[in-house]
Amino acid sequence: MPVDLSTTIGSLEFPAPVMTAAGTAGHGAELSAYVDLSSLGAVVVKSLSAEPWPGNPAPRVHQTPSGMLNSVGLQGPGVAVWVRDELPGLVERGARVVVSIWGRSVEDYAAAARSLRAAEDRIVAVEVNLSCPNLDGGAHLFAHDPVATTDVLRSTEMLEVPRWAKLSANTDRVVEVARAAQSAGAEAVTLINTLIGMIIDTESRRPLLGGVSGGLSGAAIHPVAVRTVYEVHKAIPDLAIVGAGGVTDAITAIELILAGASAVQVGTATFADPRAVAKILDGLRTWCEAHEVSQLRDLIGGAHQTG
Ligand code: RRO
Repeated sequence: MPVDLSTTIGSLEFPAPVMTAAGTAGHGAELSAYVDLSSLGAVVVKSLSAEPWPGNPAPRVHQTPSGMLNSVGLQGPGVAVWVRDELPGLVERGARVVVSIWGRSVEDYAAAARSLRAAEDRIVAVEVNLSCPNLDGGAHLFAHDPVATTDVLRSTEMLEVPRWAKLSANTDRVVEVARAAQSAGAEAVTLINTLIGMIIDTESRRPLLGGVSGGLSGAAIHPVAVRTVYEVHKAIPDLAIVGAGGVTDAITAIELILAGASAVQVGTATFADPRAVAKILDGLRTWCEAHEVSQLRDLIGGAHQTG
């Protein structure tokens, strides 16, 4: 019997539990040269705002021990141009498309959500990014506050597709914020975004990244992701979680699933190997076969079982 890798996230069924992470697979079908996009659970598109946005000054990325630091600063073409130029290529390749949206204000999120309504027949969900560390030095980290999280999610209520909330582990209030997101209509939370970090160029004696600080991702943050998913699942077991943070192989994916994630996203690993997301999906199948797991969903939250 083939392993059943399907999973459920809120009201949606996905044939596979592995997705791209927002910001790591571009805005369109770039990865299709390496990966059959229709085989993935979903392709999560880099965060879009209603209007085009140029992003932060260079340099924007830097490798760190076991990870990387980015200060991209939300560069994007805006929702309307994306719907016209990028969405068709994704749909053509059979991708289930999840769109990440961002804003500087509650009204900005509402504007992005309104613009997306024209594409709701071609997307499966919207990931509301409340946790970008790279905008005005982290001044718009809505996910550090349950009231701001509630206000942003309420402003996107006109969307008919399910909404997920992408949250931050840069706060000790993540459980409280996840509860607020759920009460404000999020069907799932994506845990975690990058951790705020910084690197100083010792020759120039100045911050290295154009945006000064940046978001740390990759293997270095995996234990933080596991801990955060575990804590939120323990406190709110009926809230679906999409796990992200240092997923580099089947084992790191299984860890997040055992902690309570119903699916995982692969991000930084894609920069090292554009086929990583497909390899991790294959690796999950092999792991389940080797461990006589016939349905991957039986593993979700397994680390919480006692006895
Ligand atoms: O674009 C970025 O700089 C960025 C975003 Br939107 C995000 O959510 N997380 C991140 O590390 N970088």
